Amino acid sequence: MTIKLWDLAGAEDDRRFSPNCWRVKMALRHKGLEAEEIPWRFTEKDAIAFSGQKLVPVIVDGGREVHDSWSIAAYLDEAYPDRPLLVSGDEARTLSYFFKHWVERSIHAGVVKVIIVDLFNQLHEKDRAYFRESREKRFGKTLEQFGADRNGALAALRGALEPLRPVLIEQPFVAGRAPGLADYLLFGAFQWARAVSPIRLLEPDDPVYAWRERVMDLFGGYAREAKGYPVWA
Ligand SMILES: N[C@@H](CCC(=O)N[C@@H](CS)C(=O)NCC(=O)O)C(=O)O
Repeated sequence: MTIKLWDLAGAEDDRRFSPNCWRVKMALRHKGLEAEEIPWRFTEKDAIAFSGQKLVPVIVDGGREVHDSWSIAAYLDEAYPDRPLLVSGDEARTLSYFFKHWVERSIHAGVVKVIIVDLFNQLHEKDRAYFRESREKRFGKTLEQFGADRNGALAALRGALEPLRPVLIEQPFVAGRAPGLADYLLFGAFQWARAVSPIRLLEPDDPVYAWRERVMDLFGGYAREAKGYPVWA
């Protein structure tokens, strides 16, 4: 039976911008699993109430519900151990867990500062008031104030990526010679930005840019074909 995934969308059904949902969509393809990606908006809490919480990604696989991108990835390896593993071994799992937190704290936190106003403009009408209110409360300032120093935020983001560069010069993927969960954990951040903002996050001579190209080419160019802005804009 096809897995169902509730996937955050903007004003248009096919503008899918959640970094955490992108992690799951890439993980599903890595496992070679079919999924129905159901467009979902921030204010459609009722649609995922069965999961007992208010955030996506949420999947349903047969009778089983799983939410949270990390938990979903772990579930997929557990439920489908004969398909390509996302993470193999305890050491890789622990390091991937560290990497996930680094991505969220250092990279997501940087990306959101760069794209916040563009992101707001791509939201569905019905989500705008909720998003503004919840994020302004979280940031302690208006969206426009939070995103005011875009150039400074972009420079900080590029600096935060520095530990990845020596790794991606030595090997094609964060996970090694072949892509794995660590790649998808990070890649979600770039699809998030590309889905909503024309800003050029990376310069073409950056090893991270070349890595992103490789990940966009995976699974027949699945991520590249998704609605978004060209990365060289
Ligand atoms: N730790 C969770 C985070 C999930 C999360 O923050 N999801 C966002 C979309 S990327 C969401 O559903 N937000 C709804 C809201 O803010 O109301 C994961 O990795 O899946």
